[in-house]
Amino acid sequence: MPNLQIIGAPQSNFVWACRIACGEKAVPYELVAVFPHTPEVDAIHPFGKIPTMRHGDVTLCESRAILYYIDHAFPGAPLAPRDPVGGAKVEQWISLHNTAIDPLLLRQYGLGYVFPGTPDGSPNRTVIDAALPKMEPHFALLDSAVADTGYLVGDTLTLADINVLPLLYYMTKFPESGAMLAAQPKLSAYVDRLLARKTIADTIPPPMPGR
Ligand SMILES: N[C@@H](CCC(=O)N[C@@H](CS)C(=O)NCC(=O)O)C(=O)O
Repeated sequence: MPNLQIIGAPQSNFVWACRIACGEKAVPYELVAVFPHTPEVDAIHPFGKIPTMRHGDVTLCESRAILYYIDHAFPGAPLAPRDPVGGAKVEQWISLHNTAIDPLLLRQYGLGYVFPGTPDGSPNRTVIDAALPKMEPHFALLDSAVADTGYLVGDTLTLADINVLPLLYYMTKFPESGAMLAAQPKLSAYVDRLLARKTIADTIPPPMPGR
């Protein structure tokens, strides 16, 4: 079968997670670095979001589905436990991240800096300040989750960690989230340790064009 394509800009946290999963499974892939709502993406994702994936006749959208495919279609150590409880715990963290943590910390707060939509391009304080009072519990939750083993599920890297690490990397880049993260010692150590892992260090995204 031809090489797998991960389609989407490398700055996307969801694209990055798929690339880390490929690295962990030693799956060769081609990164097709395109933005959302471009023809390559619209051909696969009904709402034009990245990442999408192409592997021969197989096309997929939604990072969660792509992560599942990468983990199950290729040999190598599993990236999620295959027992029902362990597998469900990984799913639980992916869902918490995708439905609650990412919408607040990245879609609202982070994009208030990156895509502020203000006339002069300055940070959108209205959006950012509305997010701030709700953010600390998310960092505390993750800190306590990694406190015992240094991983979200079990004592090895899983898709739960792979899914959340890109977001946490971006949280180190903004002032208020950087301070909230630094105040959580277990979570800070977790982020530092994972960022040094080869599959992650090798795929740290470039800055957004023009920034
Ligand atoms: N649920 C999707 C979310 C993907 C997503 O929101 N991607 C962003 C880039 S990080 C995007 O395509 N944004 C454009 C848009 O929402 O129209 C997934 O997990 O793949």
